[in-house]
Amino acid sequence: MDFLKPRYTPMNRRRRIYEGKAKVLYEGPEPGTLIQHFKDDATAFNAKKHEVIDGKGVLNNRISEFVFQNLNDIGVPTHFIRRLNMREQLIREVEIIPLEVVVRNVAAGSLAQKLGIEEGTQLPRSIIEFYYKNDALNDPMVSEEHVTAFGWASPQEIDDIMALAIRVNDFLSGLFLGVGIRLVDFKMETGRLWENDTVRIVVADEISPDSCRLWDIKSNDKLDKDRFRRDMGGLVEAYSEVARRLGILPESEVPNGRGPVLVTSKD
Ligand code: AIR
Ligand code: ASP
Repeated sequence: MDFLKPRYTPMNRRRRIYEGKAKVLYEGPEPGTLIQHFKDDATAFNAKKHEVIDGKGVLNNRISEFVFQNLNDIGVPTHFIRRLNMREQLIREVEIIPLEVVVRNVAAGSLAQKLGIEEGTQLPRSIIEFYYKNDALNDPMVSEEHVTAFGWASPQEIDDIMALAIRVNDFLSGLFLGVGIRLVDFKMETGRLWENDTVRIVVADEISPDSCRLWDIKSNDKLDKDRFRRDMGGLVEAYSEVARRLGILPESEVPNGRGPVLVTSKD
């Protein structure tokens, strides 16, 4: 009765490895792989604010796929292998370094607040910050001293992480500038990937409008999760706009887009 057996493991029987606020990780089809599933949940302020926003997971899966595939293509190592379906991607299993690496080009969010700098002020140069990934402690900002003293990463690994962060920032800034979007800041995560006897640091997690601040160059409209954090509404429309500009979503799929256009022959 082999023909009755499913050729894949149905989702409810796959082993769940980890559930986060916006994603779930399942065991992958081969050793060393995982499946990263994007949920529609949006949280902010350490999950004190929570909502389910239909369509967010699908958009983040596509946008993050696009970014990670491009990073792989230009030689920036990531955990990404390929997208599997609307909500899932196949990734390499890595040991996540418990740091949120934030790169800022323009003052906004917690930096603007903490240092009393007006949001939108161009920073003298890009700034990299580390936050210790720990919900119970509210992800406190930490220095390189803390990172090495507590053994979260070695000095060499910090150098590698900073080099990756700069390359990702350069790539993303250019990518978004090309479609009329200013990359204000973003958060990335990294992990250790073992290959035979060697270990290297790769970009992990996701890069999407959930983890970046993206402002329209002309209007300064926010096209990112601040729409949710600040109760502005229109989150799915904003993420769709990002996807459309990157060429991921065809024009016809844009909500509130133009109606059908009459095609007339030129000759
Ligand atoms: N970020 C930080 N923790 C979770 C996320 N998504 C991202 C924000 C913003 C950047 O890191 O989305 O793009 C800086 O956030 P903040 O709040 O420190 O200004
Ligand atoms: N997603 C995180 C939280 O739930 C942080 C954020 O993006 O604001 O707190």
